[in-house]
Amino acid sequence: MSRIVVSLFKCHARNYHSHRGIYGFRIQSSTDLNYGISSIPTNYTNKVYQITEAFRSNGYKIANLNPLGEPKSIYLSSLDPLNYGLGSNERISLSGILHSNKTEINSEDFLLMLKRIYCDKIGVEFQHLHENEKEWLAREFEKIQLEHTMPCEEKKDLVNELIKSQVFDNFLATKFATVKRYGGEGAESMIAFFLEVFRQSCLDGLKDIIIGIPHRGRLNLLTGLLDFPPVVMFKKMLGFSEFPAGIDATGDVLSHLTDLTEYKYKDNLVQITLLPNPSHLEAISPVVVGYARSRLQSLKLADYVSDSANELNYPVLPIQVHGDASFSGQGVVMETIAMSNVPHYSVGGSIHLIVNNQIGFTTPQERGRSSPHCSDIMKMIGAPVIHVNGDHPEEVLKATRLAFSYRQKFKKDVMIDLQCFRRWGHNELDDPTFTNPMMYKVIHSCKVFLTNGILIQEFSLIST
Ligand SMILES: Cc1ncc(C[n+]2csc(CCOP(=O)(O)OP(=O)(O)O)c2C)c(N)n1
Ligand SMILES: [Mg+2]
Repeated sequence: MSRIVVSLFKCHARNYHSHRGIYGFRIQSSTDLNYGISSIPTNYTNKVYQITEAFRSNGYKIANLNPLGEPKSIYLSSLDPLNYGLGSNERISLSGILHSNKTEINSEDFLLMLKRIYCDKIGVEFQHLHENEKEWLAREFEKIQLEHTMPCEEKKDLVNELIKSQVFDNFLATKFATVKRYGGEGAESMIAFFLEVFRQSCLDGLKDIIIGIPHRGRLNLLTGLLDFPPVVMFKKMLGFSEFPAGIDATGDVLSHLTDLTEYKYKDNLVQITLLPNPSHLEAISPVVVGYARSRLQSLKLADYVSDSANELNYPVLPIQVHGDASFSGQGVVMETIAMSNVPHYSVGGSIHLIVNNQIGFTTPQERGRSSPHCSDIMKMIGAPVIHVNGDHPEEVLKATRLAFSYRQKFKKDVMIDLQCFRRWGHNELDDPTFTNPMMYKVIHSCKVFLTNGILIQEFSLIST
């Protein structure tokens, strides 16, 4: 008997390790180290270089990231030019230090430029990355911050999607006032994230996107970008099943409806799978990764390509969406990201989005975790964290573009921390002014997003 087991094992092992290598695993070619800024100064005592590095490391700490508060007015000695001996009106050379068209600049403009890049509405944490990735990210971020302009058509599309999401929430609030919808109000710009990822995926020729997303804003995504028929959703809200009459099934809860669709942009198609969501927060995260991996196996792509001469590409993109409280509270998050780059489990990187509304049901963030940011666990795997102010959809779009390029370049996980708020209660049926009165005093003083936004003013789509 035992001889049969041993010979079966041997047979299996032979197929697994074949002359072609190891099934389902290919060694990645070492990443090119020569795409950083062309001439990094060898003189590290150069004060311009030192100040630039200080902003790269610490700029995000004073960036304007929180839509519910003023930028932090804390003094950081590392960002004080006087501590580097930089005087006013000094002519300085930027060449080889900062990605800019200018090679010479005066010291005042230099500091303004650094603040504009590193302390505005996007703050990037990337000092914990490998040296080559750090250099690449600094260069890409500086390029995006200094050069990115949004074509008018793109702005119109973005405004259109945001308005759709907001009108949808208003409609549900009016027509289905007693339904728990976990609306996206206060976090509307998560739609900007999805729009940009879908479009970039089409442009880059990706085949599949696999999404795991919890309750918040799920209905908006389904009807807004994923072609889910609103009629089916409304029927469900009225107490009917999403299945046709005659089928003996009760279906899922409303906020876990699911979809499989295609997204088309500039003649390219990408297939989008929105996975069903278990109520147990974050349990979907490893499922997203496993689903993406098995999709690669079915398509015989990435690690399953037998021809090792081809560059290793991962054309199935997993998107893991999280709530701020769940992401820092659930152990499965750590377990999932710990596996992200392990042979036989790798999917070429997930893009993570935390819809950081700064609250978990009724628990304020300072009561829910011990780390400064809800995204901090991402540092465990050396992943970049891009914080962005959710009141500025154009900035969310820029942050998304940066995250997408990083994932495509390094085939590793990357995080966007979308700092926003929750305009109503957890499920709209509870009253947060009782449980979180201070926070909601601030929230109720915020103007409704969009009616006050620059995009709207620019296009006069709604009178303010
Ligand atoms: C494992 C688990 N614990 C608790 C809950 C109950 N619960 C549902 S939503 C929620 C708050 C989640 O907060 P957050 O992750 O910040 O998402 P938000 O609702 O703010 O978007 C809680 C505690 C759950 N569904 N699953
Ligand atoms: Mg939350």
